Amino acid sequence: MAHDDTTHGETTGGFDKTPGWLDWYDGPSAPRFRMPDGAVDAHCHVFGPGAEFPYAPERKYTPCDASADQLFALRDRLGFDRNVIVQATCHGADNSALVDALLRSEGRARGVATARRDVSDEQLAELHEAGVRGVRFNFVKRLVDRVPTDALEDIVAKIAPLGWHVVIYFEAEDLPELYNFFSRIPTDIVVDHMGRPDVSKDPDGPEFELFLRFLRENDNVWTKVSCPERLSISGPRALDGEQHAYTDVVPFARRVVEEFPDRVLWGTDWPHPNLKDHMPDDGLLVDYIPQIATTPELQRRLLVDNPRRLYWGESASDEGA
Ligand code: 0GY
Repeated sequence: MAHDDTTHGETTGGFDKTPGWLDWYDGPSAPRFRMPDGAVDAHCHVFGPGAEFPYAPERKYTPCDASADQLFALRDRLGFDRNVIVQATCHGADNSALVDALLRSEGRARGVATARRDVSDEQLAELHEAGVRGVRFNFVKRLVDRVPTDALEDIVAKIAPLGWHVVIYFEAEDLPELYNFFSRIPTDIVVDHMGRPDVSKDPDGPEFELFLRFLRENDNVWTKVSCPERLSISGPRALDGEQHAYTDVVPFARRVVEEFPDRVLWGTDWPHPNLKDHMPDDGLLVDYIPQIATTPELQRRLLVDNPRRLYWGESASDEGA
């Protein structure tokens, strides 16, 4: 991979990485899976570089830098055409690094920002111009302090007229408490990483069934079937490139892809914040896709049609889509 404005593994700007931080893997293998033309990596981040885009004072972790140029090099290496870049919590509600990456993508990236309750219409218009199409509400306690739901409802009222959607990140055990609030959100909703199921439990059991019910009852809800490396207990046993990594996550993701083929997205989650166990080879992560989207038709919807409809407003029949 090319090194542009940062050195891999470094955190610039006088920040110290969180102890034990795992750096993203520099040198991913070329995927064996043949990506359909026009595919979108619909969940990834940029971190800093800290010297240019300082990390937020309220952050819960300090990562190594992961620049836009490094992300775009990975995009090309893996065979993706476009990215959806999600504001990471280490940047709080300062979306400068995200906006910079969007502007430098030349239309090949869209963004999901973090907004505070007092965000102005002018600020939202600027974000829209840069390519932002959604805001993220994070309910994962180790990542953020909880924001009251009335503040979130105010933000939704401001972004809805722009045609934006809300990305929500929560853990499965918190869905019962949040279910009614989520069901009241009027815009499209994208749930990160299938609502983080506990994959040691039964994919046909009550916990995952509640998540499936949430999608069945609300046809404005989409989900990313991403992050097997974060959810897996069995781990990445694909050392020879065979398609058998993260097998314990497969029944969960496959069920969602097959029941909701028009409301699923997939992303690498590069540069993989807060992993404790291993850092995935993103090439092997791509090779996981055909385990969960088992036909070319399902793969095309997951990787091309769905993200381009949601983030670029393209329909599958659009010329050049
Ligand atoms: C992810 C997951 C995580 C972190 C963030 O914004 C973030 O800091 O999203 C996590 O630690 O689980 O989707 O990137």
